[in-house]
Amino acid sequence: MKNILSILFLVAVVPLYGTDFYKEYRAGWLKKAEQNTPRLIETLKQPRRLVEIISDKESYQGWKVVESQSDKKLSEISLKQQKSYIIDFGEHLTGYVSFSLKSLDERTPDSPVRLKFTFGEVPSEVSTPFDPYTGDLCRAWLQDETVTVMNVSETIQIGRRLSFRYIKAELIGEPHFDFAISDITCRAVTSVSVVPDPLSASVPEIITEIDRIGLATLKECMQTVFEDGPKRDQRLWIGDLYLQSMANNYSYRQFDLTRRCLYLVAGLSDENGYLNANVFERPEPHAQQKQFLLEYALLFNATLKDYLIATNDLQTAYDLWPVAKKQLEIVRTYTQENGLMDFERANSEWWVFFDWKPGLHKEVALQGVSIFALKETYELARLIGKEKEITYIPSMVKKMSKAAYKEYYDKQSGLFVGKLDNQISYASQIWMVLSGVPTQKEAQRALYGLSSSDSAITPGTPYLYHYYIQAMINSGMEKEANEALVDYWGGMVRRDADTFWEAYDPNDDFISPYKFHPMNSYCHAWSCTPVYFIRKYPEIFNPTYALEK
Ligand code: RAM
Repeated sequence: MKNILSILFLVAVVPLYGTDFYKEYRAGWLKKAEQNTPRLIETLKQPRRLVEIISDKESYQGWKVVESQSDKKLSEISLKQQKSYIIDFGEHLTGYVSFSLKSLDERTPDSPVRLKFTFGEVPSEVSTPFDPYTGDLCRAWLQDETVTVMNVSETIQIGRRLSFRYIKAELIGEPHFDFAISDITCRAVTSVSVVPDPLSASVPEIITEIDRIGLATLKECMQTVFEDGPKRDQRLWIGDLYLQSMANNYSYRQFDLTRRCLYLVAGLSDENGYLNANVFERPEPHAQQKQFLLEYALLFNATLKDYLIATNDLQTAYDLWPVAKKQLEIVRTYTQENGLMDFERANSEWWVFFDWKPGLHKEVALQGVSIFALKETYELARLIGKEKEITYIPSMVKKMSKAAYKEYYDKQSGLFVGKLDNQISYASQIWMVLSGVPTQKEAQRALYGLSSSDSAITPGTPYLYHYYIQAMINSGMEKEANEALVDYWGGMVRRDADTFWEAYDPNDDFISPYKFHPMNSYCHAWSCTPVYFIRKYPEIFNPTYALEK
């Protein structure tokens, strides 16, 4: 009787609690994440100049920055006379802003002062009215702050960390006495503590410029995790981490940060063993619960593999191998008898992303990234002597590749198209090429085919564009890869980017995944990867590389 009761108890109670797939490891991983937290380096930055931002059709998003007419110093400008002005710090900064006020007349300050500050990474953010708000992400991300100063003499620090180049200051509660803003300062923060090697002087100017802006983008995103964007979302996303860690491997080489991020993501995975797509650090490290983004979970494995190759840190790879192995089950769960991923089922149970492009059909790309992840994980296993634990992979790769070729490749057009929708997209061709399904000749034909198709769905973000460049490089299209990089990221340079953006479409300056372009992040992790390409493939991006060798 006692036995029956205890069995009943187990059946009734245990499932309620569930089991944690990584129970014995989790605490240790989080501890290692904590031990690898980098120190933030602080630098005090002062404004460079006062500017005016004027409406101009030819400029990016319709706003042009011009030098202010006024030759006064900031601390001499009466806010009673000029109720609003724009300060330019001359570069993109991430940090904490403080300021003081200075009385400009004889009268004793006899009331508080109320000011509004608006911070912008790009000119449109300080020029476009935020309200009535039409975006679909929380309005509070937008960086406008109203500050009431009770005592004119005190130094005020704005509480939240900000990300900006421009600050618009406006007087909104007018006192009787006259005053000016003085000592506006930014305590800029980043965990980057080294300067990477300069590129050779023979590298074309535009490529050097793209590399410089890419490095600035990466530096600003390198805080105590690799953030996706220092303005928004200020957190660690696996897909962004993959690209940032690649760029870091070829530039700053600050591997403690990558190590921290890998352990953090692992330590904050779901109890079912799958990774959550993003994690927050504060107030305590925690994940965005049940945020399952399919290809990001798989890309963790590729990140770990690349990290191992860059560092030879076998310990981390051994520690986190159980996580990589577990993510493979995602692919196993959805692969059907015929070797194709069950797109509809996967898409209903996970967030399948690939790009912020409305209407993108993701069936083929899903097959591609799945094969890619199997291969990357097998390589990781080989490097740490664990391939015996996943002996099924090589035949699975073969079967899935064969199925993809048979079902998705249209020999007539030379393009890959889905079975559920015959849309032609960059995403489909890119991920098929990266998975190694087509031969090199077929890959080239598919990629060329894209540029000659009017209806192909183009990338909406540098995230997908990164994979486009990689696909061309893998297919031996070096010249085209160079041209595409210069064209796309050079397009942002021509539009005066200080750091590279979250969303960029050369044909649409107002593209926004959030229905409001000032909500976009204009210093975004996944946009920094020219640094990786330029530095990893000097033979492609430096025409005189062979001569210099
Ligand atoms: C955006 C984030 C991040 C990305 C996700 C999918 O909201 O900024 O960069 O990884 O989307």
